[in-house]
Amino acid sequence: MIFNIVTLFPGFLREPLEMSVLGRASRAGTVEWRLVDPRDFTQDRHRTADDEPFGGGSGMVMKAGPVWRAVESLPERGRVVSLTPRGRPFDHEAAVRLSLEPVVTLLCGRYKGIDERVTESMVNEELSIGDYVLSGGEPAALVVADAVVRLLPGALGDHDSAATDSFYDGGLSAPAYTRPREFQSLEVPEVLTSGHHSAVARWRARESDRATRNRRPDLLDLNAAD
Ligand code: 6GU
Repeated sequence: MIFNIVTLFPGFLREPLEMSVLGRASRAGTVEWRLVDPRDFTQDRHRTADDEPFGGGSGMVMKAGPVWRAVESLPERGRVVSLTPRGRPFDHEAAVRLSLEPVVTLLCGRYKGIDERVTESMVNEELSIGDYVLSGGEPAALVVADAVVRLLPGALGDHDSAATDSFYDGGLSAPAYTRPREFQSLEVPEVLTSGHHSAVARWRARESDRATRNRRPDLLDLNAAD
C-alpha cells in the first residue's frame, strides 16, 4: 500500500512513520510512505503556503495553489482524504475501508483548513479523529496511518492480534496482564494463569461486555442495529 502524505511539516511525521509497527511495515515493503510538502510547490520568493482567511477571522488557511500542485505531482493519488475537524468521524470501519485501497493520499490541513476549492475538486472524503481541535492534521494523519496499516496482512505478523483489538468486534477489549503474577500484592485474575483456554475466552468475553456496557454503551446500541 502507498500512503502519500501532503504536509507542511514532514519533519513532524518522519520519525514516527519509521518506528514500531509502522516502521516495520515500511521496511517489509507492506507500506510505502511518500511525504510531500506543498511549500516545495510555492512560486513566490517567500515560499508562502498559507494565508489569512477571506472575510476575516483568526487562523491561517492553506493556499489552493501549492496543495493543488503537490497533489498533481503524485504519480498515483488513489483515494484522497482530507484531515479536518469538519470531517466525518474516523472509526474502525473507515480504517478497514481505507486498508483495502492500494493508494491513499492524506492531506494535512492547518486547523482553519485548506482552501475549499481544493477540497471540492480533489478530495474524495474528509475525516476527523474526534471532537476537539488540533493545530494541524499531522497527528490525525499518524492516527489514520497507524489504524490502517495494522490491518494490512503481515503488518502485525499475527492477525489474531488485530482480531482481538477493541472495536474489531464492535466492543472494547478485556483488560490485559503480564508478568509478574503478583505486583505490589495485586494478583492477576486466576483464570488467566489456569491454562484453561475456553475458560479464558469466556472470561474475556464477559469482561469485554462489562467494559463496553460501563464505558461505551453507545457501542452496544450501534451493534444492536446490525
Ligand atoms: Cl483531522 N484535524 C484537525 N486540525 N483537528 C482535528 C482533527 C483533524 N480531528 C479532530 N480534530
